[in-house]
Amino acid sequence: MAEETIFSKIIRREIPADILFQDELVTAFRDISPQAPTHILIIPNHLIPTTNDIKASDELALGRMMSVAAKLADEAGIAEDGYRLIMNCNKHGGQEVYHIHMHLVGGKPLGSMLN
Ligand code: D5M
Repeated sequence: MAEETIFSKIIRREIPADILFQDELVTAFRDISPQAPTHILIIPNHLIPTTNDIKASDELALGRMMSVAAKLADEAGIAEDGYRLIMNCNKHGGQEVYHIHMHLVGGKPLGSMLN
């Protein structure tokens, strides 16, 4: 059984976060340490520790994460200029929180690096 992270507490609203969207499948909130003018995290409401743990039964939540990213990018006014969606996995990927999350980053040119 994987251990909960701070993100489960955010989902349950037990600790403060700037939540922009929540439904039965996913939650989106502003990153506490923004790397760009728009930096939002989109997460499944159920715990999946890493992208290695994604199962076919997670596909609905994963798909919702993508459509919510598109909606929030539009609302943030960064859709036309563009943005980056990033999911880090394990040590080499630079993952710090072991509850999968999609970074929605934009609002400035992000350069040519993938990270
Ligand atoms: O990214 C983990 C991200 O999670 C990192 O950008 C900071 C963010 N973070 C950590 N704690 C919080 C809270 N409490 N609120 C909002 N954002 C948070 P990773 O891809 O794992 O390196």
